[in-house]
Amino acid sequence: MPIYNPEIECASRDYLHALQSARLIKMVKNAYENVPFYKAKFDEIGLKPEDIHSIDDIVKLPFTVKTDLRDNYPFGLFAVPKGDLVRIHASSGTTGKPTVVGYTQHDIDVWAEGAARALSAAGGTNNDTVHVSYGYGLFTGGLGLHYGAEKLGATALPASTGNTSRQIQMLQDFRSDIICCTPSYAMFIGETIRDMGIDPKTLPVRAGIFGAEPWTEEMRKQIEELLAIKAYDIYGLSEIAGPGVSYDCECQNGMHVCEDFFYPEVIDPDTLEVLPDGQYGELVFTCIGKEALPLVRYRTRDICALTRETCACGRTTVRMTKPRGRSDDMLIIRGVNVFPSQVEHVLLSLNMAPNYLIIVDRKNNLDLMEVQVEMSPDMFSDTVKGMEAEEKRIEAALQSTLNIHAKVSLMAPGTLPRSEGKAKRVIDNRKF
Ligand code: DLL
Repeated sequence: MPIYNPEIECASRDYLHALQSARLIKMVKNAYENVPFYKAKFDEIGLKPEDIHSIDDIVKLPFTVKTDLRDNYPFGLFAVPKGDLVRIHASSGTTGKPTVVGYTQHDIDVWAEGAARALSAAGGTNNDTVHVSYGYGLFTGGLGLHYGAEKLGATALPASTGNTSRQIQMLQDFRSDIICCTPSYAMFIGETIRDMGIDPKTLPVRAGIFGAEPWTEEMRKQIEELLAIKAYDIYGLSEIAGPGVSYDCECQNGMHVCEDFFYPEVIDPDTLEVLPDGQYGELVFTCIGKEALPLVRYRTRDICALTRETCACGRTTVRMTKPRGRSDDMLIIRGVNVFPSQVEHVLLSLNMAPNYLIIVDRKNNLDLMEVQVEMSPDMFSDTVKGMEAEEKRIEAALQSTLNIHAKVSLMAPGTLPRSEGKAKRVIDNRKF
């Protein structure tokens, strides 16, 4: 299969090392000189940009975490003046405020290249139509694959999410070759196609690029059967770029990281020591190829392992396993990141006691979220209508912060389980 950028994707490890070293030196200088947060952090440990001579010195650098973005909300970690920005995206923060990320034109090109490499690794070419059913908007899924498709010279079809029968109609009429969406939505589309009595083999779609949430090898097989396609994984996160940070090739044996732009490490989340290849730990990225948001050793909280063995596809770039969990409590519900602390924040902002339980289920391959909220004795309303109105009020407030619908059920005072240790806030009945 053709490789989008063989010079990089099949480069020798020595070449990559030299490239990464040069880029790290440049990015550290950028971060130190243009982001007061990093200047203060480096000064605190007595580190100067001149102390960084090669990529091996990366271990001298401090880590960055999601709350650093929140503390510098919205633009405090940007290294470029506003005039140089061309795009802003955002993802869920841990409270009411989102995590905001910015891109220069160069950064958009870097990101589009990552997404183009992913599409090409899934067999995409300029002759293909790419049906993009990730959400468009502040979420990076839609625009990420869209720009990747255009960079590849393919035809992007910005279908966005929702209205599944219309999606299927478009797949039939526009003869799309590749579909991009979350794996759970792919399952839903596949089942709808089956229920409509359509033979998936009559659709020209031959590959799907699925990510933004965890999914298993079993789910891959099911999707491949339901849609009669080959299913490829794609990984990314807004803080680093969006989809295309890493991607499956035809071997489906770990995702190749665009390590010329995003340098990966795996650390022990407790000791913060770097772990050798093959060992599972928390994935950390340093943005060595970007200008606007030069994040240094950003802790993704995703748990995975790396391998630098050359892949049978010919690519030499490091591969990461599918993330097998997180080292924090973030949930991904219908592709949207949700932190229990956001729910707590909303309840507090409504002057309610934060006694709640989040229950997540998957029915017909769609995620459902329920929030059980305990009432305080004075909240009791003697009418059903009054209670329903209260549930609707909380639902609206949650929707506005979380960007997804959660069913709210008010519970009688004292009925939610109490814990003697850490409160158990989440029951996740989905199987990954
Ligand atoms: O989910 C970007 C993306 C869009 C990736 C479309 C792939 C496809 P965020 O909303 O910032 O960005 O969420 C990032 O989602 O830290 C992982 O926990 C999870 N995640 C993303 N891709 C995968 C994947 C986008 N392939 C967070 N497998 C990350 C498992 C994934 N988890």
